[in-house]
Amino acid sequence: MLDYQIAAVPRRNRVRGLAMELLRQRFPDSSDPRREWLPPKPDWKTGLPDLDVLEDELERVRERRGKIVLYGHDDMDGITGLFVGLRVLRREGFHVVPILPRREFEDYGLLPERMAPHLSRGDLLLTVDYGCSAVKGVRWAREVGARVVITDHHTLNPPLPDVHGLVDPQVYGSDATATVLAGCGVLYAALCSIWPKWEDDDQLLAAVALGTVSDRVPLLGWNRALLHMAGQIRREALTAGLRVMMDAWPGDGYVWSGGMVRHAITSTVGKGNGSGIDQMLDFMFSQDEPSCRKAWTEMRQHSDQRAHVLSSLVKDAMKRKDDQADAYGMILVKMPEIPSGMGGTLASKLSKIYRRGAIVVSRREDGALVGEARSPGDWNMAGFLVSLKEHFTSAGGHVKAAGFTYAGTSWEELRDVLISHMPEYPTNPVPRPHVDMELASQPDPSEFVCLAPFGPDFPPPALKIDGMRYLLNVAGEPGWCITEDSGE
Ligand SMILES: [Mn+2]
Repeated sequence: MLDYQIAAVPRRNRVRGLAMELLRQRFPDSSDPRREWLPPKPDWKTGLPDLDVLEDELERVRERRGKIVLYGHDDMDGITGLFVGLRVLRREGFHVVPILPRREFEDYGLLPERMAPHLSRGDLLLTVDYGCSAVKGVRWAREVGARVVITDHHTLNPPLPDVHGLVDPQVYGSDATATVLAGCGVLYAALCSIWPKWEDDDQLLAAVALGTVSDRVPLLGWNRALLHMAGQIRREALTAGLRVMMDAWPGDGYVWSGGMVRHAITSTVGKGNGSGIDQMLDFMFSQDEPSCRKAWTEMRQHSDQRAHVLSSLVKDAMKRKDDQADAYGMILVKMPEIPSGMGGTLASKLSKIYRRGAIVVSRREDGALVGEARSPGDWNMAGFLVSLKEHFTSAGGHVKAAGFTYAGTSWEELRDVLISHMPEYPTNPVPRPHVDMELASQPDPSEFVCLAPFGPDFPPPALKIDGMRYLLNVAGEPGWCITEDSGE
């Protein structure tokens, strides 16, 4: 068993001097910035609504001898969430059938055609990282006679589906404590509230750490607590698949950044058709170490090829960006073809290069126009797309990452819809790269290393010295580099 409190205390006490000063700067309103930075072990049930409903529905589906149809999301967050759900619920004696959507040819949401072969009267439809806007899918499932509990962390955009339970921390408002959690973290927290013995499970913690860092959620609050717990897992207690991935986890102990982990693990797994995501669920449950190592090597080779494809896509996209959208402060690109799963990565690269919102549109195999949107925070991407939802068959996501499927077929019409609404939609100024403090000379970088890990909303320390901005780099030997990058 992990002893969170005992392990956390010495770590907190190592924070002093300039590192402590930095925490004071970043949490100016807190009487105890160290606690703000690394909170005590969360009381999961205080952050999530409808846990009593979930508990009750689980009890009732057991009594009815029905099954649980667990519907996920086909990214690392969704897959690790499926792993969490399958591991706990099967061990607790339930019959669980996972459904993994395929983004290369499917819309977002709960699709009747995917549920139909599995979902029957008396079953419980449970989701992870998914479903908070699936009005039609939920209506269909209820007509079948199933009970429905959604677990999700995405922003809620009414109309909400008519569910029995909605376990999404966003119900308590967008600033609520648990809204930092990724989808896998929400399901983990929900199931641990019901069965606290699962809280210290090494396999769950490894999976949740992978899903959380992959999903670029803030590395603050409850996520830091989770990552701290995951930092103490015993490798020998993991499945072979999880161990291969935890062995690939970069850095030393807690000294890593989200970008390093996504580079070493998330992008190795990849997204879309033919990527590692298709086999990830079996991989995470596998106890066959040699075959996992072999599969991992193949995923790595595959991801190297994808990186080459991506760099030529970026070059092409830079030439194709729409001038009119540009004038409104947004990057809009229509690409003739994008390999499956790469649209989001491309939008994210463009958003980084131009430091503004980017929407990448392409035609899916079935002819539908789909878009992926990323933003450094100046455009609320989910908000913008959802404000146009009458034009989409589906749209949703987060402020910084969202997506849609267009209801029509003409690119010219879609372009008109997007461009004509850009000038009316409120934008924030592009965030300036952060600076924590101004100093007269370079301090020893190791003074700040105790604050790692770094990632979204808790970027590496940045200092201004003689008018230059220095960012702490923890890849390899800690050092300072001159850059305008946020380091997130
Ligand atoms: Mn997610």
